[in-house]
Formats: sequence, structure tokens, C-alpha cells
Amino acid sequence: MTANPPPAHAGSPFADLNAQGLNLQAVFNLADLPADVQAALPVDAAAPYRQLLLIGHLGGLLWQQLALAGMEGEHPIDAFTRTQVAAWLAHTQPGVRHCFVYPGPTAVGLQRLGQLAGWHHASPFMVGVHVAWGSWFAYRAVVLADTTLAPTPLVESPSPCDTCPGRICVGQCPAGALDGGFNLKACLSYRHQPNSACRDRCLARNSCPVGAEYRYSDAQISYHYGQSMAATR
Ligand code: B12
Ligand code: SF4
Ligand code: SF4
Repeated sequence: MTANPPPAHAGSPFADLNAQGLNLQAVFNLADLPADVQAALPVDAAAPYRQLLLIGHLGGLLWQQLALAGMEGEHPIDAFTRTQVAAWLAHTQPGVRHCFVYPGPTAVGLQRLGQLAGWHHASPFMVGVHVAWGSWFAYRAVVLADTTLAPTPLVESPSPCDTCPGRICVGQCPAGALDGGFNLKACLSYRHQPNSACRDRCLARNSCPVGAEYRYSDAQISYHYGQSMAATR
């Protein structure tokens, strides 16, 4: 089952990105970002860029587009994202100066940026949740650019976890890793067991009822959890 795409806005400057499944975008004026965020960015003080573009995906459309393009190379999602974002900039803002911060060598707090965009709330299993999308979104690119896009107004949204009856996900974790705060060690040692039910999924995440229509396909979930298992080895 394919998740529905988020509502498309006619005439959006992001139409090309939306069509490729890179369907979450936030624009910040660099100078308006909090000092701690600015300090973590590779900003050239002599020639700072004007804006920071945060680009993410919601639901399964990115996965479909990726499959159509062919999952090639060691980091196919990063490669696809870079290609699509560069093409979108060339089409909509020809010649604009820009650089990719993510994917890239600089460690940048993506969930912190998501918080500023109104996308992120902390969940018991640490993947950010949004009141409408649940946890079925992720960050795909951070770009510094001399664009003149309208900055995205912050849409304050409540955390779905604050009003979740019984905090369903907590009881679904077979490792008890969500009891009293996230215990990464307990989670990983369970995931690495030979018959672990979480080798290629997170049962807690799957149990969250919020944003069920955006849930990734089983193949997508399996791919990503396989990647994170490899990373933890
Ligand atoms: C390192 C990392 C991991 C490590 C975590 C180890 C650790 N605690 O050090 C590992 C490899 C285990 C991991 C796993 C996953 N991760 Co991860 N991870 C990251 C990464 C690259 C950096 C996080 C970090 O260290 N930040 C720096 C420290 C200083 O920040 P912090 O304030 O202490 O921590 C913040 C967050 O990082 C988060 N956090 C802290 N500890 C952990 C532990 C886990 C497991 C997660 C998910 C988040 C998290 O909470 C803070 C809230 O702001 C971010 C991307 C990024 N650049 O931000 C993705 C990121 C947090 N991961 C993400 C995802 C999706 C996952 C996985 C679900 C992937 C998958 N499908 O398997 C799994 C989680 C499953 C699980 N239960 O194991 C997404 C979350 C998207 C969202 N909606 O919020 C991010 C934002 C990447 C992205 N491109 O979108 N991850
Ligand atoms: S199940 Fe409830 S507590 Fe858990 S992430 Fe979803 S909304 Fe939050
Ligand atoms: S991956 Fe499994 S063990 Fe880890 S938090 Fe999710 S449900 Fe718990």
C-alpha cells in the first residue's frame, strides 16, 4: 500500500521536489536561526549564504521514485536526493550559489532543525513524531543557498505523545527499552539477537497509530532497519 502524498499546493515553488517524494520543505533565513544552530553550520563568515533549506520526505512516494530511478551506488537515497535538489535549484533558481551541508561531512542536528520547522517532537523510541504524520518522515537534505524564497512560518503543533492513551508504543517494545527513557543499549542488544523480531523493523514504531496513512512499505522499513543494523555493527 502506498501512503498518500501530503497535500500539494498549486503553484508551489517546490512542485518538482514534491513530485519526487522530497515533499517536506522548510526555508529559514540563515541570520534568523538560533546561535547554536548557526554555530554548527559550515558558514563562511566572509560570504554567508542567505538561506537554509531543510528538505525531507513524508510517506512512501520517495521510495517509489527511487525504485523508478534505480537504487544505485552505496548511498542511493543520498545520491538521488542530491541529484533532485540540484536539478530543482537549476530549474527554479538558475545559477544560484549553494552547497549541501547534508548529506555531507559536517554533522548537523537534523531533529533540531525539524523542531524549528515544527516537524519534530520527541517520541519514546527517539524517531521524531508529528501530530499528523506520525514518525513516517525523515530528513534528506540541508542546503545553504543564496535563494530568496519566502521563509516558512513556524507552525506550532502539539506532540501526539502528550495525549496518547497508554503510550501504546512503550508496551510494544520486546526489549523493554522504552521503559523510563530510551535505552539504546537494550534496544541494540535485543536487535542483534539471532531471532530478534526487530532485525528489520521497530515494533514500537510500527504500533504507533498516528499518521498510519503515511506508513512506509514493508520493503522500505526493512531496507532502512537493515542499514541501521549494519551501522550499529
Ligand atoms: C547517530 C544516529 C543514529 C544512531 C543512534 C546512536 C546514538 N544515540 O548515538 C543509530 C545508528 C542507532 C540510529 C538508528 C536509527 N535512526 Co538515527 N540518526 C543518527 C544521527 C545520524 C545523529 C544523531 C545524533 O547523534 N545527534 C547528535 C546528538 C548530540 O544529538 P542529541 O541532541 O543528543 O540527540 C538528538 C537526536 O539525535 C535524537 N537521538 C538521540 N539518540 C537517539 C537514538 C536513536 C535510535 C534515534 C533514532 C534518535 C536519537 O534525540 C535527540 C533529539 O533531538 C541522526 C541524523 C542527524 N544528523 O541528526 C539520525 C536520525 C536521528 N535517525 C533517524 C532514523 C529514522 C533512525 C532509524 C529509525 C533508522 C532505521 N530505520 O533503522 C534507527 C532507529 C531504530 C532503532 N531503535 O535502532 C532519523 C529520525 C527521523 C525523525 N523522524 O526524527 C534521523 C534524524 C536521520 C534522518 N536522516 O532523518 N540513528
Ligand atoms: S504510540 Fe503514542 S506515545 Fe508512542 S509515539 Fe505514538 S503517539 Fe507517541
Ligand atoms: S527496535 Fe525493537 S527493541 Fe528497539 S526500540 Fe524498537 S521495539 Fe524496542
